[in-house]
Amino acid sequence: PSAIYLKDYRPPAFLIQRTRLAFDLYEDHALVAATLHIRRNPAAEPGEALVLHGQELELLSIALDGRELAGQEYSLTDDTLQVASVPDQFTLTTRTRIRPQDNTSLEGLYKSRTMFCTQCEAEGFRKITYYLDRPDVMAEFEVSVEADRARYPVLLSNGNLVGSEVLDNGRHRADWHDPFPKPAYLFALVAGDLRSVEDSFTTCGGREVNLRIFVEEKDLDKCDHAMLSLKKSMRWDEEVYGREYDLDIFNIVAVDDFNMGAMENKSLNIFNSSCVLCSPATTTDKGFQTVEAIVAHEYFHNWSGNRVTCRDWFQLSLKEGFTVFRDAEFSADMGSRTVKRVEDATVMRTAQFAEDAGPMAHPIRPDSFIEISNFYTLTVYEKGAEVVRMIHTLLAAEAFRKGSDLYFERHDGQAVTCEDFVVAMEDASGVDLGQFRRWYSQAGTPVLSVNGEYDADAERYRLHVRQSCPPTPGQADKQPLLIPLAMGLLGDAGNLPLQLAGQAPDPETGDNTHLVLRVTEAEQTFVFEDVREPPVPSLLRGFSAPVRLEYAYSRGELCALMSRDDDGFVRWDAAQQLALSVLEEVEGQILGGDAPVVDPLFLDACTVLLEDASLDPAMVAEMLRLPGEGYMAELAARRGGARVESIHLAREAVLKALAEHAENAWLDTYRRNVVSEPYAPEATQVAARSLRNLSLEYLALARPEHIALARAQFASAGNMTDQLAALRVISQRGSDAQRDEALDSFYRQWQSETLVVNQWLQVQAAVPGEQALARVRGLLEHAAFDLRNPNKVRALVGGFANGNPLQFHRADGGGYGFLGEIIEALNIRNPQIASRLLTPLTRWRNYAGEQGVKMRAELERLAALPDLSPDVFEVLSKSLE
Ligand code: B3K
Ligand code: ZN
Repeated sequence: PSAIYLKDYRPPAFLIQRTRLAFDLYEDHALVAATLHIRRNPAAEPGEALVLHGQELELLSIALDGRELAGQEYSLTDDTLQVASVPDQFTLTTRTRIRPQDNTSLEGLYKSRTMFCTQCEAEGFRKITYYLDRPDVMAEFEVSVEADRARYPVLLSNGNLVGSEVLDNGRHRADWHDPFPKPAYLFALVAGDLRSVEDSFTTCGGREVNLRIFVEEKDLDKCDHAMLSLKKSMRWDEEVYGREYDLDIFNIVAVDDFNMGAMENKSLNIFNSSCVLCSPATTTDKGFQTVEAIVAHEYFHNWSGNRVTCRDWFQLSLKEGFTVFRDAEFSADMGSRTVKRVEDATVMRTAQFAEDAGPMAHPIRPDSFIEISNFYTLTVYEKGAEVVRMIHTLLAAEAFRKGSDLYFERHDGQAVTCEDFVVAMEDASGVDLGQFRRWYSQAGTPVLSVNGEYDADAERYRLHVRQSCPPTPGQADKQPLLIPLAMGLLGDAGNLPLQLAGQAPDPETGDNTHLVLRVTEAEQTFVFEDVREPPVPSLLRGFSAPVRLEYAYSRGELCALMSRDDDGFVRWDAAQQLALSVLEEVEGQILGGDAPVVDPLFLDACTVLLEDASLDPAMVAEMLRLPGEGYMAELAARRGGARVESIHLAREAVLKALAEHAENAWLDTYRRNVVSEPYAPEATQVAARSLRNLSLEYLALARPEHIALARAQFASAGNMTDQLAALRVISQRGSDAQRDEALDSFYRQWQSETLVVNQWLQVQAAVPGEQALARVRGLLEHAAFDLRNPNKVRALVGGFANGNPLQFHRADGGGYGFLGEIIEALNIRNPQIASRLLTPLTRWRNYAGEQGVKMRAELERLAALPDLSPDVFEVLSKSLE
């Protein structure tokens, strides 16, 4: 496999105006008849041959303007169909045979349990028929689907239903027409025995939209939350972005076998059932929030992705970064803005920064790739969203909205680039984003090293800011970026007024204690006048840029920020920094052979938080949740190499110290935060459950007797949030007998609920102790596991590799070998999932000593296998470079 480059982009030689597809679905194959109305692209170089994409297709016939082509008039390779001589405008008709039943890659047309469904993004359509499978080729689609009427009563595709017919051989047909020209990646088809929940939405322009969620009959009771989320999203997009829905139908279908979360196919969104089905009994609060966010995300794509799409896959962040930013703002508006920001910052710092520091690092607009499926990454999505957020910060809300209006108006119906987005933002606002563009082309996480200098006599405070960015593969030298640094200065009695030398206070905010500094140079000093006392700088408020902040705060300063700053994010971050500094200190003690001593300053500060009933319980929970072992390992790697064992021991020691120190406060918090109203996934209840269940975790550590609380909660819980939290505590902290009993009873209770059983698999994957690997291997044989189902693989195998660090990194290398075996088994069967599973091993350079060596050895073993899929090949070769 070889790389393709953004710099090699050429407009398509041909365009397709109309695409007519006729599907005939059978039990062991499907027939696809395609009629394509093609013309030469006037914008391309003349005289090129017609080369269509196609993979794993059996070509039955091909005709040009009605004339059957002879064998020598076209040629086939594994990935293409070439017709040498074609006129400037013509109709191409092909008939192909495909085998959806044997399609285990879950890309193209495949079967999930009893239904047919599709996943075409990015390049799956070429497994359905010969086509110009690239996003800058947009056509109007007419689709007819024919299948057995008893097995597949529901036949769906994009757009409007324009006809249907019952045929006399037990079969039936439905005809669909999508009036909006679209790239092939947005095509969808579903055929199955499905039931639906129905509702309607009236748009701001008075259009009555029929909304339907299609599921298997057993899941009909789990659609309400997704439907409500859909209607909220439709309203929000009208109110916040002025975007109205554009068809009379919007359908969602839930499928069990799906490689990612969901797909925004025009008017026919297809969802992983785990991202759409919800009920209080089977779904956690987190699950409810995920469903709301993903329903919104896919809906928002109707404008940011479908009406305006990407020119090529290097521009993926154009639609994904923008849409993630949109869904994050939606979630912030629906729930707690600060908690949402903290959650997103956590994902960035724990997982995206790791990606940016690893062998697969790439800019949000990559300039090359081997397999595009490998670039649906945290960098393209989450960092991409942070880049859009920075534009929002730099322009402020009103100008940003003008920019987005201009972008949609100017490019409606087009396939465009990230550059087009930035230009629209500049044109609408007058803000120069010249230097800012480097965020699109430069990979790696910038570091801001800040220090402050107070001159009491002059009442002046200087903030020295240095920015740098470590080299990433293929990018040795980095240029300075434009970084919005939101900040304030904390004094003894609260935030101080800010007077930047030579500048008026920020008129935008009407608040003189908050500023967004524009950092543009490698080194820069900001001078504040009239500062009456030595301040503690409050930096990177709201996580205003996706950077690592370095400032040598004392623990006392962190306590001050944590308890008194105006900004919720900074308060949380100060708590994290304080915890990290304590964790590192304790790890040092452990490595030095000393008994761990946890700084009482930290323990007291945490106890004060816990005892302050005026605070938002959700924030208290976030602040008292210690940084994870994975994040600690990433940070340790930057200081020379992570030691999994001492990290684990240090974290356990600090958790235990905090549990014991504040035992009464934890108990009190546990008792105080009972929710007595009927379950609802709304902010107040979610916050109470979150802090209460965190208390349960600490209590179980403080004293083994408190496991009784978890067992009582497990037995009496009326919702999955509380039941699963209790199960986790018992399985992590209880005795072997207590754990086995709870796990068995949970399985008996929920064995008919696939999504709950997946949670059960994941809980077991994280059970500590020597037996973990054997337990996980045993579960591979359990009736509840199926290697063909990505959700189950993620729960059990991903759950082990990412959720059980001590056992995954076992000294004998057994954890790596296990993961390698699964990757090997999936390499050809489902390359996308196989490639994703590699991620933990790609971090081998982070681990000191034998562990790193053994991780690398497993990668080398895999790299030597014959027949690597391009997906797996790309990650392996980049990781071993
Ligand atoms: N656009 C899809 C992702 C497709 C992934 C293809 N490998 C879901 C989303 O981001 O909304
Ligand atoms: Zn998306």
